[in-house]
Amino acid sequence: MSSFLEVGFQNSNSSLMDLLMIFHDYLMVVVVVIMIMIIYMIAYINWSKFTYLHLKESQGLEILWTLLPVVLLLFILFPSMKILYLMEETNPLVTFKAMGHQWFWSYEVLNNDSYETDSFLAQNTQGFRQLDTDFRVGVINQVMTRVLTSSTDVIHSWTIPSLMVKSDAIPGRINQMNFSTYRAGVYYGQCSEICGANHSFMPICLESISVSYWLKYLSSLK
Ligand SMILES: [Cu+2]
Repeated sequence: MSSFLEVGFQNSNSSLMDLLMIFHDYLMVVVVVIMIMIIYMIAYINWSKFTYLHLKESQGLEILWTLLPVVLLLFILFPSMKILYLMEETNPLVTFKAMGHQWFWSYEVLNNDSYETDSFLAQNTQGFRQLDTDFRVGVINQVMTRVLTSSTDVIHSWTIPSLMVKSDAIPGRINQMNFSTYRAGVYYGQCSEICGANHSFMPICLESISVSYWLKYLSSLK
């Protein structure tokens, strides 16, 4: 979870998040280099006393400043697409559905004769304030899990920042994402699409547990 005055990403808890963080750092290098180059060019043009009077057109220059960004974009495209496909092309063992409501989430494990269970903001003062819920959705540690998100009223967004997953919950539409956790524990998130008055009070609380505990959790849902 996030700590006080944290500005960067939360600590990584999944292999996909590791890849995404590496990609982010790589992208930041590219962005900063471009920015420095552009600022240098603007400064140079503005403060230089010299102008090239006879430069009306230059095919070579045109080709150069068209191809250079294309090559740069290719260097961004390939790692980006690789991670995108790694995120999508998985074989999840467990699927649960996260339904957004005004203003709580409800969960249902699919392929299991279970009820949909509502997950409200925890009333007691134990746990983290405005992050804990009265029902935590359970997943198996280190097992690829699929989340289907949808909504019954307005658009919500289901997210766990320390797994770097976020998916809009849109009424009449089912979105899908996959993740697995590195370590057992409790993961927190908050609704990430403004959905009305109590948008701030519908947190997401996920508990990653071992298989044996998860089976107990599953039977408790029936
Ligand atoms: Cu919301």
